[in-house]
Amino acid sequence: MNPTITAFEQSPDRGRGLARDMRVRWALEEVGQPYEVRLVSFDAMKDTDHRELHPFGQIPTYEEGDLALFESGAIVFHIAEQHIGLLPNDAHARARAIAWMFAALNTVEPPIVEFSMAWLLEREKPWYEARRPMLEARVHARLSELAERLGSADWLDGEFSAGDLLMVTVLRRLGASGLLSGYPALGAYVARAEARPAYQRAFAAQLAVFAAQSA
Ligand code: GTB
Repeated sequence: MNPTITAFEQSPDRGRGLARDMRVRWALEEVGQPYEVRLVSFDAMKDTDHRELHPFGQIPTYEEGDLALFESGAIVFHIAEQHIGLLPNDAHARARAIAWMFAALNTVEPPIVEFSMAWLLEREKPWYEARRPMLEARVHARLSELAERLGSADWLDGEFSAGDLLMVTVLRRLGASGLLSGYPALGAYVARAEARPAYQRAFAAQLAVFAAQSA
């Protein structure tokens, strides 16, 4: 039986693939695992039934037989462990790819989320302009360090891995901010990932949901 994931019934990203179901869809596409999607409204996310799956009342979730998972990183890790293609076989290379998964979610994503949430929720507030340089500086620090490490390589550590998949979904959140534009190597890295057929299929699938809901 195919796994079932949850996604926004009406994503606030308007089909830009920025919600966290995108990384799960992409991982499933990379390994060739077909999947079902259950769309949930903001209200339904807070229902007891959904909270059985996700204690924080969010998407994405993942159900496969009697396994239910939440947290996009844990879901991508599970998919990567169950299939060939997202984690190297060599034990050390595999451990390093997992380190990049954690780095994406624990080190790079937090300042990016803080920056984008401030723009989303506080940009009309009197303190926003004073706070913005500090938020931007924290993002720039991570971007320059990441660009330095990536250098001229295609991927963070050898072959494309779940570490790259998560890192790219994190960097994509900067989209309209222009903050990535000072880092051509990171821009090219994101574009390289977005050109992958599995990414394209995942993106098209989530966009189709948005298009159908807005029709
Ligand atoms: N740490 C969890 C994970 O990685 O799975 C975080 C899950 C999470 O934040 N889920 C969000 C959610 O369900 C959707 S992805 N929010 C509803 C709620 O909390 O009530 C976050 C997101 C939302 C919108 C955009 N956007 O519009 O661009 C981008 C990302």
